[in-house]
Amino acid sequence: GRLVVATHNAGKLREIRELLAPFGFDTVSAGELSLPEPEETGATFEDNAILKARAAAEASGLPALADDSGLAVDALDGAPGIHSARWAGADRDFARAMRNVEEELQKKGATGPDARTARFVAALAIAWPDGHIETVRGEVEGTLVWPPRGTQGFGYDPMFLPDGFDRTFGEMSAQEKHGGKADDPDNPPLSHRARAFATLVEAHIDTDNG
Ligand code: ITT
Repeated sequence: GRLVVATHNAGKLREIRELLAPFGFDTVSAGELSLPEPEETGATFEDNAILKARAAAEASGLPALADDSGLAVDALDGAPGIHSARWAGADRDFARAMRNVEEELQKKGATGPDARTARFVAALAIAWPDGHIETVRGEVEGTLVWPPRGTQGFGYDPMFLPDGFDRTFGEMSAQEKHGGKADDPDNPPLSHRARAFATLVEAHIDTDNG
């Protein structure tokens, strides 16, 4: 069926379309439909994902999938967290956002890897036009490197080194960042977004029947 991907973030949209590709949805983005961007007034990733999914479902009359995500840094008590996009300013300058994170870490004296732990979090919400809502969450643990490394991905990817890997998300191809399948112990889903999708799929799609 037809599904609205309720995001105005090009990097996210690309990843969500890749993660949805096996399931044969016909997707249209909020940008392509010129849907308004609701104000993200929620206190949690889930609240904001629901706000965005609901607004898109109501405006379009179609089921809508939204992703609210961000980087939570332990030494900064979870900041930038739900404010991750805002730290990049109105012009979405993520070189600056990463510099801000690094400056805050320096202020805390967070130099060794143990003091620089962080996780990416993604909450996905699907809203149906009848008001039904569902949410899932995915997370990936890692440490923050400085200077940033790599030019792939988007946002804070170049400073995020996922646990167990020696390359940042910025140094990984999209396929590597997504990781593999939930039933493959050698290569399970990796990114927060891929893990959230895996949970969604486990709950709703009988993968044995393709
Ligand atoms: P929409 O609300 O339109 O979807 P947004 O960019 O405003 O777009 P968020 O409010 O969810 O989205 O902000 C999440 C920010 O967190 C995003 O702008 C990135 O900077 C960062 N982020 C989320 N997922 C990321 C990822 O996989 N890699 C790097 N940074 C990520």
